[in-house]
Amino acid sequence: MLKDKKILIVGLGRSGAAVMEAALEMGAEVSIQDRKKEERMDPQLMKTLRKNDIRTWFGTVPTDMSEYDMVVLSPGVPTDLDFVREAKCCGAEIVGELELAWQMASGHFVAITGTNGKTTTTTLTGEIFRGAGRDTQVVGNIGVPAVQGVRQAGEDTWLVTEVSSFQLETTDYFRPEISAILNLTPDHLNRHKTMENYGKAKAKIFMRQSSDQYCVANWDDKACFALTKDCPACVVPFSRMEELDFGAFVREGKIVIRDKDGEITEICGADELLIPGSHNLENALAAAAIGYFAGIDPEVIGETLRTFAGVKHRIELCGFIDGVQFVNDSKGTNTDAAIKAIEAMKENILLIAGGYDKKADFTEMIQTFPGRVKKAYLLGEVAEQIAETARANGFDQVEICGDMKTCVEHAFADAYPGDVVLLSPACASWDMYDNFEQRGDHFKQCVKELRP
Ligand code: UMA
Repeated sequence: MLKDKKILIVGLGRSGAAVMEAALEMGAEVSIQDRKKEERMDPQLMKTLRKNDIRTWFGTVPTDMSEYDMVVLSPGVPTDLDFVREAKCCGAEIVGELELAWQMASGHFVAITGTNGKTTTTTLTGEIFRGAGRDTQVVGNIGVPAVQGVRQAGEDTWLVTEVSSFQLETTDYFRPEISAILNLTPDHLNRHKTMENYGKAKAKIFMRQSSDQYCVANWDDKACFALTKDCPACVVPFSRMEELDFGAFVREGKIVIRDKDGEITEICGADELLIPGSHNLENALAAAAIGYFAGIDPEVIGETLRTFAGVKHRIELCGFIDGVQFVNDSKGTNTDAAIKAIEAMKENILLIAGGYDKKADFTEMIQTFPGRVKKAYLLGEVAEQIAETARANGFDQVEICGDMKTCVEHAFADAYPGDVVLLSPACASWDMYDNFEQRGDHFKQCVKELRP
């Protein structure tokens, strides 16, 4: 499908590199643009570029946009860049990496989005599919580009895909067999500008589905469920608060699913889940509904839910020192995720927060502090903003530490046995780290260095 096409890939990160490999394999003529200068690019990738004689624009933009048939945008690249607009005016097809993966794929897509819980729910869903013996690949925003996954997928492969609003924004025909929207709270507003645009991007997950396909959606999150008003697929609600006529919910302490005929199937006890917090119960309900409507044996779903221990960097328990527990929630990249992590802890919390400025408002997060957070240790671009918001809300136990090592050391020095030191930044990591994984690993390294 890409043979002999002239393609410009914008952004040479994980997605861009995967698209480049796929496009070269399919016989396309590939060019690359990245805002970074050449000296900041990965040397290994640079070797591939030279070997394949690829034209590059590093730290600059192409001079003539009329020569491209297709422009492939990496997820982190905004759609309103001048040279991308120009390519569109010249007739080039503008696609995102997820859309390209969909066009290349021969397997079945399950796609999971939402402001929070995507990674946990996608991982758990992947485990359910694997447990059922299905050929499964877990891909997407979780870290493995979807394009990379589809290249290894056959007709029977299930591509369980975490999808972000960035990835959905640049889709046109993407049509998963089962979609899921877990929740909707403000995030990425520096890119989408308004909640309406953000919701519209999320709703693209089901826009192309048909009535014999399923869209699993959170009944308890009204803004999220309202998105499915014009959903062409069969909407499967899930709720941790109400019993439903149809969908997944909790009844007498058990996760159950009620089908269209009103028949109830028990999956497992809500208290049997190993992953903590009410948000994780929601993630489990969504994964159970996805598995059930994909035709997976409820016993397999139940067994997976009972044994699933969670995901790295998402409320990851990192051990104890002198009775103080350390928890890495580096994937808590917005205020809603941080609130969920704070609410999931039973102990007194010494919170490490702050990072890249996404123009978020921290008021709601700070309002969860009384009775839970003893003190906040702040770092990154928004440290001062969080401190000011905290003081304005009557919480003055804040300290601007500047870097992770100081945050960890000061939090530990102030902690008593039985307390928890929680990294849940409420911000992306991009001001100080390449990604949240690197930030979480640094936190764990700083904790390790505390040990005598
Ligand atoms: N770049 C430009 N111009 C821009 C922006 C970026 O040239 O305007 C370049 C950067 O210099 C860099 C490259 O693009 O060289 C990075 O591309 P990218 O930001 O799209 O990142 P990738 O490495 O391709 O990773 C992407 C996702 N990143 C983002 O959406 C920001 C990863 O999600 C995903 O795991 C990966 O594809 C594989 O699918 C990460 C993420 O932070 C986890 N996602 C956001 C989130 O979860 O909140 C949405």
